[in-house]
Amino acid sequence: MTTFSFNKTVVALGATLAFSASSSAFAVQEMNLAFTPPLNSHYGEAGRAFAEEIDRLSDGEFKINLRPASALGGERDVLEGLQIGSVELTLTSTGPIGNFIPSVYALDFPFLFRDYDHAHKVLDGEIGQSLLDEFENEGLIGLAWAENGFRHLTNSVRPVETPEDMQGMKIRTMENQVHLETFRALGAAPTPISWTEVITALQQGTIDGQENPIPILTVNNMWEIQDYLTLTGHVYSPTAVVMSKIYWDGLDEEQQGWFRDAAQVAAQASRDAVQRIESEGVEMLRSNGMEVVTDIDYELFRNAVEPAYERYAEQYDSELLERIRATE
Ligand code: EAX
Repeated sequence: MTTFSFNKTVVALGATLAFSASSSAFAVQEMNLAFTPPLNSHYGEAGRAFAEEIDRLSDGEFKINLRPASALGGERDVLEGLQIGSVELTLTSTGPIGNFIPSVYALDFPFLFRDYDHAHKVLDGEIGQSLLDEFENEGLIGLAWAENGFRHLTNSVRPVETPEDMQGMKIRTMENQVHLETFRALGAAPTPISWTEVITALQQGTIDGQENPIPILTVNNMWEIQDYLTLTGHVYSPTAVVMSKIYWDGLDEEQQGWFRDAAQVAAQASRDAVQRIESEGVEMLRSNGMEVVTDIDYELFRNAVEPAYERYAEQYDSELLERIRATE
């Protein structure tokens, strides 16, 4: 073989190898993961953990683009986006989920969860999984239960020490009828609006207060627009890691396993973040000027919210509520 023909053969071989390598090299599939809090929040930490784990497990075949700060809309809008395939993934509180999957309202009852350990045992056990399994009927895939945290009340009218102090107070709630009924029972005037409208509504005074976990209060500098914080811990707020069924069905079994595993990593990252942020969050809110009410007669609040159970417990599976309460 002459040198020329040898070189030509080598070039042809190299080109063949290069083509086969490039043709076997997958086209990176990009997906959006939407959430309402900003990137520097417990949701952002969960989103980053998810994206990194998917990149690791898929060896770069999938790229998750985080869409924080309501970039793709409020939680309810985004869930509707997952159903029609305009959005691939989301981290969402259960606020609006009951409108799609009524069984999930069982998680939203006031003073139902004793503490974080109780909530994790319920969500990581058969009850949590059976609720996630129901998502598929609505074009959604419930991948895991991450965490928003125990919700507390803020307002700018007066320190709230008892339900009596809340009479007539215009409190924003999520678009969740159990939460609405809870704040009606407390004597407030609840206003269900998307998180995307809350900060402006507080600034304009169209609402007096809102309720959210400590990590949401700190990341939104809530001290700038609210004077009082009452550590009611009235509701435990889970965060669901949800995928559009349209995209899920396009994955093979191995790839679906990657998304389930990454969702578990994200869930743990959110729980770790909530514990870390809460350990200093109340002091941050106090040192930035909020008056923090900690001397609370919880029995008064528990008794006051009974009407929410009377109205909805039967409708939303009182047997399930009992199983949740009985979980040790
Ligand atoms: O999911 O709407 C709310 O109050 C939620 O807690 C917030 O968007 C984080």
